[in-house]
This record gives sequence, structure tokens and C-alpha cells, in this order.
Amino acid sequence: MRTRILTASAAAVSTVAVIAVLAVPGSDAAATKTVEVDDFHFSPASVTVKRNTTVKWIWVGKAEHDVEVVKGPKDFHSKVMTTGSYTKKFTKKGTYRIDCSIHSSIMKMVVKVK
Ligand SMILES: [Cu+2]
Repeated sequence: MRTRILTASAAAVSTVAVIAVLAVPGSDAAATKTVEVDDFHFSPASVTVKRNTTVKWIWVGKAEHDVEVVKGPKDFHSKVMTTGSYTKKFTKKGTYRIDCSIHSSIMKMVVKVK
């Protein structure tokens, strides 16, 4: 009886330990930063992230917008959309100047990758 109880609690402890390890993200775990694409601004308009962070833009406005790099270490350009999201992993350090190409005079943001 005593042996059975000890075995059961040992199993419970190791189960808890496994769950704890799985629940704690490693330091290199993929981080995601969210930016809202609104009418007619990005929110936040400036983000600073570590290299290999994924930035996820989520369309929350009603008008058509896109996400394009105007100047930066790498170029990318989303489709023009009114809903949905666009994700990009930033693998190169540097400053990315981004705008919505439709409203480029007012709709800008900066992603700094360190
Ligand atoms: Cu726009």
C-alpha cells in the first residue's frame, strides 16, 4: 500500500515537471509582436524587437491597406486587404521604414530589429 502511494506521487511529480518544461518558452522561442492596421495609421507606429521576431499586422479598419517596406535591410510587401493579417519574421537587424502604399503620406511606421 505504501509503495503504491509513493509510486503514484512520483508519477504525479514527474508529470507536473514535464508540463512545467513545456509551458515555459525557451529564450529562443518564436516571439510575435502584433501591430494593428487601422484607418489610417499603424498602432503602434514604432516597434523595437529582437532578431527573429515575427511581426503580425492585423487589419482592424474598414479601408483598404497594405504593408510595404519603403526602406530597410529587406523588402517585403503584403497584398492590399481590408481584413485578415500578414506576418513577417525579421531575420536581419536594422531599421525598416514601412508604410501603407495607398496612404503613404500619412500611414507610416518603423520596425527596429536589434
Ligand atoms: Cu492605408
